[in-house]
Amino acid sequence: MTTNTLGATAASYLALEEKYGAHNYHPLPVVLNKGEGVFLWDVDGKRYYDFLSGYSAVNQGHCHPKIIAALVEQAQKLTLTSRAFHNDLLGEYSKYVTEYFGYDKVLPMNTGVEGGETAIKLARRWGYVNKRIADNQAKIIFAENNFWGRTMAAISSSTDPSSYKGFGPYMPGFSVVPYNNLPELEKAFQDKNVAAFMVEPIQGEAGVVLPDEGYLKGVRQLCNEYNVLFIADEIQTGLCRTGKMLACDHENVRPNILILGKALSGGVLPVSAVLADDEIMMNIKPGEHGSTYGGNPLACKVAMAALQVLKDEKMCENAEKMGQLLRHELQKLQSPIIKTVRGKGLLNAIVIEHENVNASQLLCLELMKNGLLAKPTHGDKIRFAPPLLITQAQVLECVGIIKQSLQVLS
Ligand code: IF1
Repeated sequence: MTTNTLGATAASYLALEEKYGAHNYHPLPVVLNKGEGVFLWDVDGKRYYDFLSGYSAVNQGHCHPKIIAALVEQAQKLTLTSRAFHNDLLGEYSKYVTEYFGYDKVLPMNTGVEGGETAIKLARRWGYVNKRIADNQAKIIFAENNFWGRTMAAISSSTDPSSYKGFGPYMPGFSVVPYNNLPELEKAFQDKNVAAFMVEPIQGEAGVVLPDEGYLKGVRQLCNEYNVLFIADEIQTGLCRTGKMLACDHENVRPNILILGKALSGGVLPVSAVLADDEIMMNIKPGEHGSTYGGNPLACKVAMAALQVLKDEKMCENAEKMGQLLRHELQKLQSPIIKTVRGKGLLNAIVIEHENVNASQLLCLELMKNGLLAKPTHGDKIRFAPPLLITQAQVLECVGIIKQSLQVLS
């Protein structure tokens, strides 16, 4: 199915995007105009299961009534003061979110990548002030196949040419080590100028790559031993997505700097947060970092509602149970096309094995035809990450859709 089989209405929307929008994406040929819970609807009224969840920004489900209510209520009162003045929600939110995750302080930003940039600035500053690294010599280590956004710093740490090629020169002081490899990490930590190691507890964009059991504990121990900050990028893995509040919780490790985003607002507006204790956070003085919208009252109100919903509706527990069911049912299909089923909680992916190089795209188009939206990541993997309130019956229905759609490749 390609765009020329779209209805005239949908095709007219695509024509506008084509003519007036940058061509920096290649979306599936579907035009959506309504979302509710696990469902999306297109402009022709067709309903789909959302198996991408806005890349884990919609963990709570589309347009969650309690999050929307918070948005609407606050939007009619006060949306933005800038940080030039105080507002009546930033303090309340800061207390709420730091107690929620157990850190001294929060630095509120907007997008996930701004959270990553903030974490790196905090780590470099800590390196100079606390670890006494010589000026401008601080090093940050990343894992190969990382993804934390599209800014110059983010692509400077990338090992994916489609992220960094043609955008140089790159940020200095960054280097990469293989993911899930403690000996290589320890080797990198021999450099006394290393201030931090920034890593995703599960690599999302790389295709839902899980490290070995014990890897995160090993990272924690090596960071303690070599006086290096452990920065956990939980922008995609956090907030119940993997069956725990944080993916780090599966190994009971506590990062020095925690980065959250995406579902921190339940997919309603960009909200990110960097959490750390005073020894790290208090190194940034007034006027040395921030953003126009960071900590705006609308974001504070929405984020508190989004976080409360996760707990009130036991979304971690449901993600754990439904994830196990989904992986079990997919494995039961014993499809020769599905080489691997992997994931944690409701962050899952299948690896496709087929002679057609476009197999995963073809399968996603067939899934779309059959009422389920998913997207390939890095060629042969398809992420299956529905909103965390999906029910057992809905999981089983979706497995039926996947089973039916696999026929297109047989
Ligand atoms: C796109 C990918 C996912 C992230 C992690 C930081 C960020 C992201 C672990 C930055 C953002 C988004 C970006 C979005 C698609 C999506 C994505 F495919 F690009 F790689 F999820 F895997 N850390 N991921 O996953 O957060 O600044 O975007 O708020 O660029 O198309 P952001």
